[in-house]
Amino acid sequence: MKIDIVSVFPEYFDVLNLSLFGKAQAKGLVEVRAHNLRDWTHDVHHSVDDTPVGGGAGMVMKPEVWAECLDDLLGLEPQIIDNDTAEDNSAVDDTVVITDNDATTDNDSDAASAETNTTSSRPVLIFPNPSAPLFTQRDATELSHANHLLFGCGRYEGYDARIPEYYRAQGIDVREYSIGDYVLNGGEVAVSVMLEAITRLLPGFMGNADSIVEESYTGENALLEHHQYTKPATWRGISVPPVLISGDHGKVDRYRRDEALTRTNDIRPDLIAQLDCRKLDKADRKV
Ligand code: 6GU
Repeated sequence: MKIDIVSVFPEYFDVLNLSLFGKAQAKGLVEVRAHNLRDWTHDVHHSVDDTPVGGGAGMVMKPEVWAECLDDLLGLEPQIIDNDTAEDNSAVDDTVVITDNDATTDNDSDAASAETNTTSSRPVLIFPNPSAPLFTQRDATELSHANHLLFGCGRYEGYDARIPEYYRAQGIDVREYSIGDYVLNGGEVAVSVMLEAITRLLPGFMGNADSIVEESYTGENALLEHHQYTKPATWRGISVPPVLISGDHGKVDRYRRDEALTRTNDIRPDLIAQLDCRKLDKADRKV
């Protein structure tokens, strides 16, 4: 999997040379390059942002700089979008006019292909954005089948909305994701989170493939995990649930499943609401 990351703080991603991710790079499973967006500026100040059109606080990242960078990384030529309302297509002579009929505006356009793997052949352009749909395990699974991911880290108050719009019109699979209901200073942390969630699913990335299968948020009926215990059976006066040392595997499985259901119901009732009732067994329904 080829991974490009564009940021005004590319050094932030130096940590990817460490730990499991570093090993995955050494093994050739992933090839990561972090680029400095300022390398695509032409002014002395290397400016990447400007004041918001329509007024307001903060700065917005400029589309021109981003587009020069993304065109380079995606191997695209600049185009002028003919959006029907704009009469004037004559602005730049040597650019090709294309019709904006391919543009999709949501992240769900490829949701149906999550299992069918159509993501793999074309690059996926991902922008972290606190005002976008939540990034989920399902997205991580789908994106783990891609062979080229390109992350664009926004800073300040965000990036010009025409950037994702333009690349969608170019036929690029563009995603915008938030990683949770809180505000971060920029996209770098969000990209690190998404990148880890995606790459750990690559075959050979983790030492033990089983550890991926049984986790929370995976599988068809995603539940929070049951509690885990190790030895000793009693520690500082607290004993592990006796059923776990009973040796009865059926009972252990049932106990863990019930605990997963009750914990999920207590902590994340929204996940219970999403469960497919047909996949629940009779004993589940009693919990
Ligand atoms: Cl993706 N970006 C920023 N700046 N803040 C966030 C976020 C993303 N997701 C949650 N908060």
